[in-house]
Amino acid sequence: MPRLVIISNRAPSLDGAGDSGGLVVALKDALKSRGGLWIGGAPATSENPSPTILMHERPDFDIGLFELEPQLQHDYYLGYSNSVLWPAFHGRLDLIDVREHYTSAYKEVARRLAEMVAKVIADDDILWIHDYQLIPLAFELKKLGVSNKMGFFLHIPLPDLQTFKAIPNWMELSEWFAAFDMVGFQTRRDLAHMIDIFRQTMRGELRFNGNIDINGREISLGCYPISIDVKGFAEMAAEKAQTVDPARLTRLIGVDRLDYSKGLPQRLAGYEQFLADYPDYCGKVSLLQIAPPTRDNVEAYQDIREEMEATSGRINGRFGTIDWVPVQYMHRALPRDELAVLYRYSYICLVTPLFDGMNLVAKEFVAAQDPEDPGVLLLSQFAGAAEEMKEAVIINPHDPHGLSRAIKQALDMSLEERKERHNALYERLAANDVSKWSAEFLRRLEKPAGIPGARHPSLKLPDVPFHAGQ
Ligand code: ADQ
Repeated sequence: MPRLVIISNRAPSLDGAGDSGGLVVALKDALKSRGGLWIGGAPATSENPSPTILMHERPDFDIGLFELEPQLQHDYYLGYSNSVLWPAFHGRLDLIDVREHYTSAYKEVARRLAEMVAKVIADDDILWIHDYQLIPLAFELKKLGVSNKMGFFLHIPLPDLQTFKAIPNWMELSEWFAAFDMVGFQTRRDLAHMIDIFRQTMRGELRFNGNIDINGREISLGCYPISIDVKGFAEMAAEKAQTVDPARLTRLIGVDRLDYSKGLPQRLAGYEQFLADYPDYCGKVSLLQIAPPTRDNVEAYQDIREEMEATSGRINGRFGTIDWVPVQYMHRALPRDELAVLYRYSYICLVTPLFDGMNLVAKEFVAAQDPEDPGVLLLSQFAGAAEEMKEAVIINPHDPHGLSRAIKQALDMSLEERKERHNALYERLAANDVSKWSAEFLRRLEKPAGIPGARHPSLKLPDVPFHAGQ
């Protein structure tokens, strides 16, 4: 079996600390079972970065770190990746900050990384590249003559063609995507957008096997909804719950990185509307919002932080009493077992993004529940997770009145209905956990055939005119 090489913006920690969440868990099994290397950015920048990948051999899988100088790291990561691609891919064109040196830095990092990667891989290694920070990597590797099989997974949404074309170098972006052998998405929505983009910008032709043909080269596309270690998370929540006094207020919980895509002001607006609509609940419910900071140096993130502090203060001023605080707001990260038990002891989880690739918080909340007395998930129709988690109470985050009614509906929900919804959600999650996600992606990468999740009607697009260059 060929070796697996994962490449992402950040590598896991060398000592394994903090590896309990997200991608590391997802990919550890795959890396261990076939022998693997994970290449990612070093935790710190360096004024004199090493020209080669710094290799660290470890018992489970090896880690290779690449270094960048601070200015380049800033322009590539906070600049093009998080001030152009992140807002544009989340439909926030009002927040994009286009600067030519950001674009050059993004390309320079891909070019340099390609040179370093080419030196450490073997001919038959399979490369799995992750996320929007590294879209040009296959293109750059191919320029160097590297012919290994290369797959890409986009963790965030891919916007529709019109939004995509607002990014000044959209044609280059299309070409970069097209350099992979396989591209995977979270949802059928994103997959349909990719097909439309390839058809309209590169004359892509959809094949019967679901692959897309661009200039005689077939690229396989698929939909692979990411998940969590469902059983592990459920066990952790149940175990930790033994040691904690629930102190049971009728609690609502929100857990998100502090990001404008997560619909946090909309969530507070819906909760405020609920307190105004149903004053009997004042003093009986409270919202615990946990939102650790990220990308603090980007202006849009400073703005959202100020807005959240001001809005939660206003709600507390308007409704709070001497012995009741309506919104508890924590601006920091928590250990995963503490998070798990907070989910378990909450009656409602509010997941309200305006646009989200998947949203793992929704899955963690379901996994953490006590099946005999489960809480209710309120889930935005715009989260990728809403494609599979139909038994959640699906909400529109832009509608505070609808959100207020949904909170009331969840608080009034009978135990029987809560159990029914939870059971259906849990069973589906348990059957599609994160190991299955990585196994299916890799199976397809090694043997492209068919198109998972391709029942979406937008795949049957009519012929479209060629718009490249317009
Ligand atoms: P994120 O935008 O980071 O991920 P999400 O999928 O919700 O969003 O994952 C957040 C993770 O951070 C969860 O595991 C959550 O538990 C953790 N977290 C959040 N707040 C925390 C806190 N205060 N303390 C500790 N942990 C906290 C991107 C995409 C998503 C996609 C994922 C995975 O934006 O759409 O689901 O990648 O592909």
